[in-house]
Amino acid sequence: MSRIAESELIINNRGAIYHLDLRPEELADTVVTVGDPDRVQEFSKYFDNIDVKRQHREFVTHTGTIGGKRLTVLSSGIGPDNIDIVLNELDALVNINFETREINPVFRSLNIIRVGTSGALQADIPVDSFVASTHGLGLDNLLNFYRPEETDEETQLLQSFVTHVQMQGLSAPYITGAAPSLLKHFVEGFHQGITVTCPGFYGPQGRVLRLGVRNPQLIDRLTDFRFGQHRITNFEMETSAIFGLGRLLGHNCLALNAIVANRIVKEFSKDNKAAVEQLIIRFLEIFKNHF
Ligand code: R1P
Ligand code: URA
Repeated sequence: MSRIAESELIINNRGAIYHLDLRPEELADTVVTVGDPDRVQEFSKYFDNIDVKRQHREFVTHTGTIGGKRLTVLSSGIGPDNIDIVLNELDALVNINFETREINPVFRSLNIIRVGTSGALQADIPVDSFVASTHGLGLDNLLNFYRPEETDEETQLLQSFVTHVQMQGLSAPYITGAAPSLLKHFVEGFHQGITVTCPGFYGPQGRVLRLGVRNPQLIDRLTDFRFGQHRITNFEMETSAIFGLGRLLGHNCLALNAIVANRIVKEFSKDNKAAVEQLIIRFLEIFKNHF
């Protein structure tokens, strides 16, 4: 097996991976990723104990146990570029030997679940409700740097999307489904649908402040899109990258979002922190009972 060079897999003096500053034993098999570093403690305050606390740049990690089960919560910061770092480093922690720098002979799979905030693209998905993503549809370009793998249904969905949306100047979109083994636990109390991931919050999500956008029809086209029973429910900035890279690497991925903005009825949550808190409580209940 070939040894991965120091420039490609960067391990610091603590024996920890470069950006996340984590050692292999500091990670649980289920990892929650959140955008906001302050959200990590909003999870870990419910842990029975916390055995690891690390922080490097925007990557804050707490690992502990809740209901006898080990869980890691890690902040990714905002955007798909950060997800490239987070997913590759999480995978390296479980599938590469940091001493020999070789890929482990036995593959280890993680559950990786994003718990975030998002904007709804349907009038019937109100602020403060929750969405579990059936698919992550990326307008962000990250997966185009890797060798793609799509199911036949995903390829057809994507072709139908490209024909319907016809947006100028965008890189090729990509799509990946959620892990069915995780998604099945998030039905009651959740809307389900396709989550579109954008490489920005303003223009890429059709928000106009002082600058005009190149595709003024973007939101309408996304809202109207249908493929069989599938529709686009929401917009945010990480899910497609987590689903795409996660599945290429062999991990089980899911995304849960609290809706803080509704772009159709043009409302913002009156208490977005409370909505996120409710989502955290709901996720932890399901984690304790079903993981
Ligand atoms: C934008 O405000 C940020 O909020 C959403 C978006 O995906 C983006 O990261 O998620 P988080 O609340 O998890 O950061
Ligand atoms: N996060 C986003 O990316 N967009 C929204 O509208 C709300 C939260």
